[in-house]
Amino acid sequence: MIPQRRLRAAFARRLSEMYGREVPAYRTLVEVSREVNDAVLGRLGGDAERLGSIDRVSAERHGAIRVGTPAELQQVARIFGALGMRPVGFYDLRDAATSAVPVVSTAFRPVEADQLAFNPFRVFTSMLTPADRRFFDPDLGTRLEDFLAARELFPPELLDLADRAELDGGLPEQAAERFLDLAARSFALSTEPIDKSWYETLEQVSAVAADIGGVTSTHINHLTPRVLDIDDLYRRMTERGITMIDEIQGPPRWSGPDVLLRQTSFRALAEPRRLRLPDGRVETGALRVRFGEVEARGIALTRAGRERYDALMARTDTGPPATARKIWEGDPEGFPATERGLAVDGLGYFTYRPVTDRAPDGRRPGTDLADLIDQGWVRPEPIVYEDFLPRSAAGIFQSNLTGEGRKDDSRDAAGYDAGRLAEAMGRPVLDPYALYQEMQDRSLEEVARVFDLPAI
Ligand code: OOG
Ligand code: NI
Repeated sequence: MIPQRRLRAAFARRLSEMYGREVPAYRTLVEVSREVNDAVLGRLGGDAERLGSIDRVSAERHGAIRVGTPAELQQVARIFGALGMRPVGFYDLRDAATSAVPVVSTAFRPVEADQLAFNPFRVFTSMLTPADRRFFDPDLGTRLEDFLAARELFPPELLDLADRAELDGGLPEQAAERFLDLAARSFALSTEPIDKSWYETLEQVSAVAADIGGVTSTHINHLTPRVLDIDDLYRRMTERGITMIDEIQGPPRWSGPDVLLRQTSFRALAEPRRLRLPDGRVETGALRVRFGEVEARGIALTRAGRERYDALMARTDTGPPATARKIWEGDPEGFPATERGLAVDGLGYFTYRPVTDRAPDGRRPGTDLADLIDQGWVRPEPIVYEDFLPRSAAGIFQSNLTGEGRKDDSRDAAGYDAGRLAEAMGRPVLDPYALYQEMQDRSLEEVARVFDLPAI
């Protein structure tokens, strides 16, 4: 029996091999990421692993896929369910300030600490919103829905195997092989001819709408490795002649702890695609829909931490990156420059480990968190941010768009919300804050138990 966690790791590896064949620049990115991580490990030694073991980080990837309908999303949820990945978080990119795209999204990922440590593979998954009248008029919306209803993204055999794996917690070796093969193939770029005029009709609304609803299959849009020093990676990629987007999205580089997520990307080359013309002839065209992305992950922030982050980012929006850094360094409304500060101010999430071999000094531990840390009773270990940032996601979609698109804000938005996604999938959309909080709470309960304390 191959357990879910091994299916997940194997699936991430297969996608990586496939994407590397499809998008050669991805291979360069993975190679440079490895160089960067080796360099950081050499420089910092064990400290480099503060936010995850080097084995975890080297294998770590996130993918992005896009589907068209609630029914397709439900199928995706079953496939990822087989891999021990659950929908976490809700992202509405239709109103994003930097780019409005007609999708709502969630991210499938493992949620338990040991599962994340084994392999944290996550997939940002977006669903098209054809009923949103700001993007699609009733006629186009209906044509789009009809087109989507007629296609099949995932073969029934794959879905059966997925259900079996989820129910049994894994699959026997042969079935696992078949499942992985069918699953990876479902996310390969199809060679089926694309109806050119239909694709272009949707492209006028949004390149993302065309990428999703203009074709009869889905594909992995990007696969993102994790690096320990994204500034170094940016430099090395630029030195290799690969043009990166203008900036690294997310918090600036600063002297305090890494928080949340920093990402950057480059546009992949246009890929040859077969296009069917109105007269039935098929020509080879080129579409530029995929690209490369890389990320560095930091400490997960509490709601209070996130509010502070959003407020800081709003202030840094107006200035160049140097200003952002200055605002982050030593501003009274900014972040404390130490992990301890993040912990005692309740801004970041940590797993607190009881220190049982602390040298005796006649004292007894109390329930004050700062005292427990300062007197060496507990050792805080940062909890890594496992999710995404809507602003960066909007930026990623944006770097993918060929045209401006079309959106009429005077028309009605459709109510696609987290509840509707959950209903479509028949599974709850989990709240990321609740997941981090639970990890932290559980560790504090253990501290209290070990030291025989009331609740901390
Ligand atoms: C997903 C964009 C979001 C990220 O890293 O924020 C994303 C997409 O382009 O489909 O992957
Ligand atoms: Ni991404």
